[in-house]
Amino acid sequence: MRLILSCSGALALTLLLPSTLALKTGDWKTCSQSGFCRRGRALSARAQAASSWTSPYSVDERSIELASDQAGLTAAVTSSLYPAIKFGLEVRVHEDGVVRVRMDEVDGLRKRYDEAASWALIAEPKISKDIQWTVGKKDVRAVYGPKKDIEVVVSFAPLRVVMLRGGKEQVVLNGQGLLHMEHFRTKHEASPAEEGDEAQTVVQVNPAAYFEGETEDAFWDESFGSWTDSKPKGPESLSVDITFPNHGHAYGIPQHATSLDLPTTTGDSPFFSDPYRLYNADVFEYLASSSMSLYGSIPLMHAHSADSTVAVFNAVGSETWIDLSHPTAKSTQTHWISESGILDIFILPGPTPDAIFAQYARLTGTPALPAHWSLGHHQCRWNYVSSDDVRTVQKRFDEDDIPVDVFWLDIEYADEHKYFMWDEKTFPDPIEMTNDVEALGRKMVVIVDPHLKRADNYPVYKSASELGVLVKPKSGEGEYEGWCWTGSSSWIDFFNPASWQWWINKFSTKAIAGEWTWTQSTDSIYIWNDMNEPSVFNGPEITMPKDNVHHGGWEHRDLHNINGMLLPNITAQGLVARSEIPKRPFVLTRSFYAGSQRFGAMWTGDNLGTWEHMAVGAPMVLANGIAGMSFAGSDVGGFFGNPERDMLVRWYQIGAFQPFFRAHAHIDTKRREPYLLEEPYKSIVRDILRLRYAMLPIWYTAFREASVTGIPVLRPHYVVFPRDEAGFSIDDQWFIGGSGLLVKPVTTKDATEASIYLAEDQVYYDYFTHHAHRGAAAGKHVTVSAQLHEIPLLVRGGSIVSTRERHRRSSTLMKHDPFTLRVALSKKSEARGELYLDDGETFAYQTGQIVWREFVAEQPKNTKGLRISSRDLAHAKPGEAVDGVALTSVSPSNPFAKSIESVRVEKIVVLGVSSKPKSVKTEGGAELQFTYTAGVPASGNKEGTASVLVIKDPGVAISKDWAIVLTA
Ligand code: NBV
Repeated sequence: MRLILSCSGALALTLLLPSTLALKTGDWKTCSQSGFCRRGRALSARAQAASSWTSPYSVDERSIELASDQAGLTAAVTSSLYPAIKFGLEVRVHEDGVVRVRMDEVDGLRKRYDEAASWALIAEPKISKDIQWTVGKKDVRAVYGPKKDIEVVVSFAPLRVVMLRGGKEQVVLNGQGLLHMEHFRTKHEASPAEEGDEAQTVVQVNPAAYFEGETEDAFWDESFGSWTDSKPKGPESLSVDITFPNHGHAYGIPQHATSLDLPTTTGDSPFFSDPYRLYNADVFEYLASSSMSLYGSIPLMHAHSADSTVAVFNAVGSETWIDLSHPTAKSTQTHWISESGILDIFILPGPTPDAIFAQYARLTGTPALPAHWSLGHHQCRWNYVSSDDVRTVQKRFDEDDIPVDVFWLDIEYADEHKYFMWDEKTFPDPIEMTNDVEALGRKMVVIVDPHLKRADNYPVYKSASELGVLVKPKSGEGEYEGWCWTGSSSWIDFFNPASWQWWINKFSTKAIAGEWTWTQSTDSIYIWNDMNEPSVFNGPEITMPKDNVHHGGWEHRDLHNINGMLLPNITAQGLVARSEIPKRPFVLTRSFYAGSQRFGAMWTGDNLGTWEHMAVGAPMVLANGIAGMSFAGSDVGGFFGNPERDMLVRWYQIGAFQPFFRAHAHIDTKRREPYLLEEPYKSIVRDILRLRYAMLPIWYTAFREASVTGIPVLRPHYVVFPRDEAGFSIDDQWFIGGSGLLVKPVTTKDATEASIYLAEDQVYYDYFTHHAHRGAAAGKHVTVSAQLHEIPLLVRGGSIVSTRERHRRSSTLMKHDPFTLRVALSKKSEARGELYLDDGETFAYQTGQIVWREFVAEQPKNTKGLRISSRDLAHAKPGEAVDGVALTSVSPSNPFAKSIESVRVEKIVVLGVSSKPKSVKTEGGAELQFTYTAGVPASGNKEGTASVLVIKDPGVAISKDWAIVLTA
């Protein structure tokens, strides 16, 4: 990677690729190469080696103050290591039971960075009014919760914070005594050995050595490779242990290429020798199994057992390492080591995964409801090289009847990589090109990276420079200069509010006096933000030096992990602002932080075209989902390399079952658009894409729910069956929203069958063959056929799924297409499902322009028949609306609902009806035509092809109330 320093273009990189294409782990630090991580781990090693170990931090009980409404408490904390240093503790309980624990240095030499939460949180959380703290001799405690079963205890000496439920410890802070906030000090004070000969002989050892170690390891500067971090503030790291004494599984802290159930990292862990690292990084050709950093960081961890789920959100923006171990099979210990910042930890009490999602969503927001088209199939490549190339690609898709919604342009569209500026030789007519794509209801996505070419003929750079909104070098003066695609570059400092409106205006398609705006674009061009870790080719660890300076004087070190989230945030605002009738933005980001779900989608970066990378993409996407980022996916086909045809087919299959579905490829790879495949591969891929399009209503409905509740779109087993231990480590099969669809994509070569785990005593139908599989209360694996053209996909008994099965070239063209309802009866011959629709593009849904239906199948009392009905949920549940914006009423005129009034249900398929009905009628209406193929009923325990009842053209509208009655 470093070889490209001398080159400014992709072409030059291309020439170098063969020799440089191998992960150079040496470009990124291990814990032992990072001073503060070394110190943190050494602290933990000393604690373990000591026969007795006590945290030096304690609460001064005389200092405890309870807020007048008892909402929170504050107290002074001291450390026996440094009695003169003051720390302040604050503990607050939120209305929903979340406990926030903050600790900061008081009157220190400097101020610690305390703004991470303000970027992650949507609002200041509401504080509970029902808390009664009881101050005792040894601790202060409060009991709360609807069942009064949650207890928070703050122990004084040593300082510990414990959350209990039903008397059982759930989360313990500082239970291992590893809490340590390195206070600000002067170099002199901290280096007694330098004071003179006498001092050198007498004070070799730091009086706090038992705790801090004997040396000032990397306190004042630190080198890595050819870089030196000047560390002007000295040591300020923060260590804290968090124990889950009753939870044996931990999930989250994306992004790492590893399993969902996080492997251990300590002692002689057979998995990883380094802690999980959170330090947003552009890791070239990353490993398919590693605790190394990747592009984004969400410091949220779930801890899970069959009894309960709890979580911690550590609002820290600096580099953080997390060690994880299981002292017993039923407990988890973690050690969080951060380079700077205050302690600001949120303890989420759960007790279920769904409750955790709600608690985390109340803090950091829900995923934005995406534009409907963005759930379609995206075709990307580095690069489509000209506007004619784009037109030809579109034509080839259409000739082969392969659905696609979006064409993407990578960095080569831009003249010398000056983003926004079309290369006029190759893209002479960007507006016409976009209009041609739009003519078939499609969109374009164009890349805009955060590095600006330092060139006088680049108006975006020039104006940023004039406005003074570029990141500064360590001197705090001038503009930081580094190397990226554009050659000599500078980076916008989005922490500076002066950059916001300026950046928003860049996306205006209209002229704004005195400003450069993107008049050479249209409302159908959306944005891809890459390289926003930020990636800096000649920087330490391919990113920005930590001593660079941001707005407010903060060092880059303090906010590195937050930095990447700001670009998509302001970009999304620019996309909303540019249209008279605001449209939902679409922004894809590579880097992200807690709360990024509010701004758009992410992808897992530069994966390799290998089976291992295909497989690990799944747990990576699941981990992002449980940490809020539901709109996630991996490059289909693998970014690097030329996948063989069977691998490409399997990759489309897995991609079709991930929320963000984009094929992408490196500039050096052969073209691999699906129309280039020979038969039968081409037809197989076409069918996969058609299946994705048929299922768009399912995806969209799942996104509505995620955007209201925070419950992820992809649901791993522990989320759906939180009590089923056998499912806690399963991360290669998942449910799509609440639809009941369970998929297990194949990620190995030459597979012909797959084994799917069923967690319950329920019938699961093969989506394609209607074979009824039987689960068991104790859990059971069933085998399904998985030839290359087959996707292991089951429908859980008890579900009703809605699809649209007309073949179209893009999703926009499906707006008036009829629906098919698949009623998969449960063992009790019941089923339910939901369907959510709106205009898919604007914010009209926020004023109640929606169609939200519930379908129910049940046996009418005392009969053996079946009643299938549709009812309105928008009126029934007016408080539960999208984006957390509660609708007080559904729009009375509801022009959207009117616009689809004529959209009908064209087919209802009922699986598992026990016998051929005597008649099928709409309630109070006409007799309906149906076919019935005898087969296995839903009830009972028989395996085999289920009975299938098909009601063709039942004459009912999708947005209206109706009922259909089957008489036995
Ligand atoms: O912009 C070029 C690529 C892009 O295609 C890819 O998706 C990003 O993850 N980008 C990285 C920069 C260079 C990659 C070697």
